[in-house]
Amino acid sequence: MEKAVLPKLPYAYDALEPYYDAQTVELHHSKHHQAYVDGFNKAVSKVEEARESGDYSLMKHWSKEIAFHGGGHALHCMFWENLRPGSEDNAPSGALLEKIESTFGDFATFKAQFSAATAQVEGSGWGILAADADGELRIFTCENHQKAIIPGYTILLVCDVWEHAYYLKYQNRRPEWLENFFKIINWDAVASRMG
Ligand code: MN3
Repeated sequence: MEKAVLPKLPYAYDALEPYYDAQTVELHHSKHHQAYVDGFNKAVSKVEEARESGDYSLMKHWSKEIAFHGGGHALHCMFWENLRPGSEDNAPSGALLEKIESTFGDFATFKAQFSAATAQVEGSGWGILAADADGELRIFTCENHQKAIIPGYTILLVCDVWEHAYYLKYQNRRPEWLENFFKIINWDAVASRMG
């Protein structure tokens, strides 16, 4: 079975400064994301062992581990793709901007709702912008990496609000992390997921 691997970042660890500091990006990618890759591969191999031995007594545990670490790996892959070197006036354009405006009224209202939803995630989780099967945009949140995900939605944009994602630079100031997250969103990557 092919193992999951940690993707290389499409930019240097310090490329997102000053909005996202190099130390956090390096730890987040090389330690935290790596741990989800390792956890997923371990769970997959444990399930393979169970199939071979016929001992399924720990299947509940390893199935949950696959969802947690597999979700963590997938969300972090999207998160890194969602980012680029920042600018103060960073914003979407073209068809994506028109879709945001037709759904939320204007970009500022979208940003306010996305930021509020994500700031209010209890404990560890993610803010998510997604499109349903008809292409309608929805903002929702995910607890940990796998709870409250909506089946059938195409995820366009994710924001990590686990403390490991921002605590070194922003401590308990999650809204400040969100404010600066908006300056480093790669809107071209978001638009390309819209299809
Ligand atoms: Mn993370």
